[in-house]
Amino acid sequence: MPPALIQVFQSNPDAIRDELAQGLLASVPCIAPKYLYDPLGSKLFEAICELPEYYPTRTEAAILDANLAAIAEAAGEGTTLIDLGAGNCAKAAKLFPALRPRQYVPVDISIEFLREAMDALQKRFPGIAMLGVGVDFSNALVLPQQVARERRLFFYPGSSIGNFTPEQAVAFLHSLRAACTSADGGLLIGVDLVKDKDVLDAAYDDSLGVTAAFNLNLLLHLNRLLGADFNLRDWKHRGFYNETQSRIEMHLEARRSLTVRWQGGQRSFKEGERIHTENSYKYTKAAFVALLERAGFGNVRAWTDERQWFMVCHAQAI
Ligand code: AVJ
Repeated sequence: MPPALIQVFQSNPDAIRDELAQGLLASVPCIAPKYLYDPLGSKLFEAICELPEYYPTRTEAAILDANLAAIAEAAGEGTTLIDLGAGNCAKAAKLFPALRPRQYVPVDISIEFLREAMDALQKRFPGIAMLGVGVDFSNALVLPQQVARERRLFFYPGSSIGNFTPEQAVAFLHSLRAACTSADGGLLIGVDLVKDKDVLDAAYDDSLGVTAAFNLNLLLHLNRLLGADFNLRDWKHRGFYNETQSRIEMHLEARRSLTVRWQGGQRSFKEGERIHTENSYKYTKAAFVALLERAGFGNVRAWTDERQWFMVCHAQAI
């Protein structure tokens, strides 16, 4: 039997167009980073993870590998493992032998991203109940009734928490805390740490230009979603570490003065004007633990790599 899949909510195209147009017309033009992930964008992100300069993915994988037993001890066996932004489910699958979850719930924006991976995974682990959930949890976490309430363990790897501002991150983590029924819930989260600007700049503006392609591809996605006429040759990728704000910023910068038109709207950009496409906040260990505690988590355990570039935390709902 193929694993069960539920699509909780599909944003309608009109609402998406309104949101995008509003972003383009704002005094500081911006587009939410979730729009980076159309089918090509998702493939480009996978390629980013292979780049020599992009350390987060492989550093996190090494931390998880090296500390599997301790992580399983902290999190416990038989949990309801809720994998936020599961995609190909590969990160969670590596935890299965140690964590032995009772139910596995991969969550992603669309169940179409989950179907194939879950079919293969269910064959490898027939003893684990699986329920795929399609939902855009970047605004609010809505889980269907079929997700077991006992012993929920939220898995949020990859430093995706960095896309939220610290205030939004507290609110989001608090909503995870609230989705843990009692004190038997927990969180296993990957967090990118503050480090030298050179290392961070290179990770988000790599020499092969894959991150540039990933960022620019957003404009192709906008052309389709909005019926816009962005010409990629008119735009330049910017990705750099903003030390004051402790965050990576990605922008698309107009190479010349130009006008972009779309169904029902248009905007002129001056040369050098930018569209803000992503923030990726970096934390110190202490700052992130404080954030977890503000969100209602405690008993934090943290694992890191030798260079202290990345951190994996387990925290209990208290
Ligand atoms: C998927 C949000 C964790 O911030 O490092 C990678 C996205 N953007 N390169 C990150 C990303 C540019 C990534 N996250």
